[in-house]
Amino acid sequence: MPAARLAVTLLILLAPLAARAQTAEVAARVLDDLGRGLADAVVVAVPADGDIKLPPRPREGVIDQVNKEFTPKVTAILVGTSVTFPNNDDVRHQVYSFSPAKRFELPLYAGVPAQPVVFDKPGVVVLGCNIHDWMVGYVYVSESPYFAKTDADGKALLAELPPREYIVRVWHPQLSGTEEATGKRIDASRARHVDVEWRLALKPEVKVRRAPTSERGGRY
Ligand SMILES: [Cu+2]
Repeated sequence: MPAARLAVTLLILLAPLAARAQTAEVAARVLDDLGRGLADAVVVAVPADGDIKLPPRPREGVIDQVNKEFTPKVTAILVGTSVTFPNNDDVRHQVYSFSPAKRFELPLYAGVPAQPVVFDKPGVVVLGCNIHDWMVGYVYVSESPYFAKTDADGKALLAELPPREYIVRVWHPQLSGTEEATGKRIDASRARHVDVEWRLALKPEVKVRRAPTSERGGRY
């Protein structure tokens, strides 16, 4: 094989390795104040220099309504994502939010509303339903494309981060204190794998009791 061709072949073979070497991953673990893994926390890595490159195409999300609950209860999306709110119940829902990051109200509906909701500002959007007071959901609208939600063990993996410095923070519906206060500076410019852990002080969960009729199906 001529040297030039060999060099090209090697380049083609090694290119994916080189590309992979250029990215890093942050393995996050989020614990509650008793040291137990905390599910439904959103971990976000924001480039420390503030230079955020958003993917060109907006994404789509889905928040279901099943058994008169928002499913999932916590949804993390990138800013600009349009979300549909299909109703899988045999009753009608009226989904709304008064949160500054997105105020909206879907008319009372069954099935899938015609228009998705575009979440165009970063922040936390609290969802409610005008018919069922206990229905509460959260949309975490991230300004950065690097985010993940913790699983039942409190683990979340942020993969394929470009090698640079990040401020990594965490949010949870019961977080006591500000999300900003959880920020940790992580240098992912050389290390390919970084572990990071939080132990969060939590507020008690506020729960609205389900109406007695709801358990039997009710008239709504
Ligand atoms: Cu409802």
